[in-house]
Amino acid sequence: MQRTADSKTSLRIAIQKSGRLTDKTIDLLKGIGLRFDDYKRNLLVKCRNFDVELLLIRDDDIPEYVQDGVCDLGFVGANETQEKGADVTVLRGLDYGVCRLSLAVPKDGNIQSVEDFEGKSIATSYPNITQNFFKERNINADTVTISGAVEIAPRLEVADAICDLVSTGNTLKANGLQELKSILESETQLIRTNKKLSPGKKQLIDKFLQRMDGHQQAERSRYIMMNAPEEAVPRIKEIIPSLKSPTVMPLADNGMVAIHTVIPIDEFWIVMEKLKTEGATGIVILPIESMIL
Ligand code: PRT
Ligand code: ZN
Repeated sequence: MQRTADSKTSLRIAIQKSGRLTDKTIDLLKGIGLRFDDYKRNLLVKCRNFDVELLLIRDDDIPEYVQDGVCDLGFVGANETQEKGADVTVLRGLDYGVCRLSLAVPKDGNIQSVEDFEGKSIATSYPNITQNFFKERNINADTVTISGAVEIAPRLEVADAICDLVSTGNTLKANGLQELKSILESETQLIRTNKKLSPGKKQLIDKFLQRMDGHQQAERSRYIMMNAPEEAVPRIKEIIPSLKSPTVMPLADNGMVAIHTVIPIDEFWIVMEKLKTEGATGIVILPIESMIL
């Protein structure tokens, strides 16, 4: 086991204790090789093999904890950071917890456009973002702050409309509401405090980011191996959008070579079809653990 530094030099990272972001964030941290135990029962968990400790808290509290320097980094939805107006730096956008903050109205009601909100009331857990949206458009609309079950507010006549997070849209539908306008696109972000950090912590953040980027890049890539006629190599090189030039090795069969390279997962099927037309055979695709570019 590696020696860990004292808490003054450990990076403290805030993550959601229990909710939609928790499992994906924990998976990401494990994916970059961090090992820690019992994160479900403790609020502060020390990592066994990296100078990191995790603070497990409600997602609403993460932006301010990072802003105030209680934590150096945090994984949290852009919706929370914007609502709190937190003074932090966004280091990375991550492709989970993706949703939008949308204005929604009762179906067949009298609000059909943003302008129709004049003089109306909106139930929301995001009063700051909602108010700013209408202020910028010189529309007078009241917000009623509600912390949960916002979608029921129009039926209870607590408000005329709502502004809430939407992912599939099923909750809106189930409550007789229709989405009128998305006012914020959100995803999970890695945020960093703007408080002054020691050189040691800066180095740890760089190391952490390097691991994260390698992991993300690896998740988006696949290692590909195939056999192909040697004379097709120049054309295959053009088909494969590899990071660097592919490895080409001669095979015992005369005129045949083995080619190894990395391809972006998005281009996988297109590349595959083209390779087959060039005579590639025995194509093997493997997942990649991490990549350092
Ligand atoms: O206890 P704690 O305060 O930590 O958790 P929480 O209950 O406030 O948050 P949680 O775990 O529900 O969500 C955490 C984060 O996930 C949010 O801040 C967003 O960044 C992100 N996220 C992504 C979502 C959704 N998608 C989402 N669909 N958060 C909430 N919802 C809710 C929405 O409020 C509505 O009630 O899901 C419902 C709508 O979903 P659809 O699929 O029916 O449209
Ligand atoms: Zn919350």
